[in-house]
Amino acid sequence: MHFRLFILIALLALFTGGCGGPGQPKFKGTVVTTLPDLLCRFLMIGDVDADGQNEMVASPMKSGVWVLDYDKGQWSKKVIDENSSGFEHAALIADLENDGKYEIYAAADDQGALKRYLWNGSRFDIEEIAIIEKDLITFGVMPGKKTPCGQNESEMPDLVMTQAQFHSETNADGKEESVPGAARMVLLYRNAGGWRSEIVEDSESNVFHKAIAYQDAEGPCLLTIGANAAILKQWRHKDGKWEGTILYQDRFGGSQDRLRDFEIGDVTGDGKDDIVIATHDQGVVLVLEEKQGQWEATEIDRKPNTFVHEIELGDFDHDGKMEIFATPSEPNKLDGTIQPGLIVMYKYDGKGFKRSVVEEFPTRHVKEILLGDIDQDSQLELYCAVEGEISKLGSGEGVLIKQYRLK
Ligand SMILES: [Ca+2]
Ligand SMILES: [Ca+2]
Ligand SMILES: [Ca+2]
Ligand SMILES: [Ca+2]
Repeated sequence: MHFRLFILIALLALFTGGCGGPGQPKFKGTVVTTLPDLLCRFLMIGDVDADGQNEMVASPMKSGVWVLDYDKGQWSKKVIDENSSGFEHAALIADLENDGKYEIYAAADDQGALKRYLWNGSRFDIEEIAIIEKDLITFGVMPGKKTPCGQNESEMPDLVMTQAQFHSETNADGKEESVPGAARMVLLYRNAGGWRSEIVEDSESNVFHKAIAYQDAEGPCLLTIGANAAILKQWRHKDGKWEGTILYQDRFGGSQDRLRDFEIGDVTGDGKDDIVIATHDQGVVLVLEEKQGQWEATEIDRKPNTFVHEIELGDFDHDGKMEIFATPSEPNKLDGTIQPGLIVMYKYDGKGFKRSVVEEFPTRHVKEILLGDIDQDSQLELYCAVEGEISKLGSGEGVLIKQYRLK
């Protein structure tokens, strides 16, 4: 009996040891700083003050735009614009002029403006470059060209804001309620006088969660993901207008069919780009591979009643191949109460994707993850924003910014 118990314990130790068994990667997580906020959907890394060293930029929900400085192992933080906020507070670091200097862009939905932050040598100059009208949620700010000043990309926008729009309707009980309209994106073009904007709407879904500038054999295009319905579309500029075609559409069997985040990269190691997608609400993570001009989907994960918030791709373990990171959690709660979640990694072994857990959070969760190289040693670190709990905000504990490395 005791011997059997010993064997059982030995087997359990073998298969659950550390982060889940023999050969499994082990991750070491460290809290590098905190933010006095409940949510943070955007972390970015880049040299935004042109001194040759990378900073992290964070745009949490309410507390402004932050620069998190890293210098010889020490982190410090400062808010560069307190008066910038939004439910998503989408932001971007990009060098749109291709002059070697990086700008920060942030969609301040609450203040009704897309702002640009440009380092002037001693502080950030803030410029409002586009209006954001009321009753919009901006989910993403992305470059509209695959390469800044890219070839054959003259018809492509410089920036894209992806949005959901809402309007009031009277429901069956006679009450006013806010209902989503058509998915919306604002295409922004730099010109001599400033910025020109163009709106593209698509009634086949009720939000564009994200857009990515892409280039295929036919030329430059934008890829978008939508929700309810869950559609991946390709947009090309033809005869003066934008035309969208469906690359992939599916239903997952739950009450929501949302494509929530996507990234493009070669995760199968065959030299061809794949598209990796996070979905609500059945915990599905998808890898789309292009085969004879069609995008074929493979589900690499699924769990009922689960939202997958973000995808990150990069060579985290330095073996020359990209890994996939994702952040599943229980469905969203807007009241800040307990919503457990985890960070997972998937690694292609030539046949399929092996899943390992980076960290499990029993009482809170992560939406935003980022692979970046803040110490510029050419090795990526993984970062995340662990969301706060309302019950603990008063005690000063808000969003935790964590860094992970392999043990
Ligand atoms: Ca810097
Ligand atoms: Ca591939
Ligand atoms: Ca790798
Ligand atoms: Ca590094």
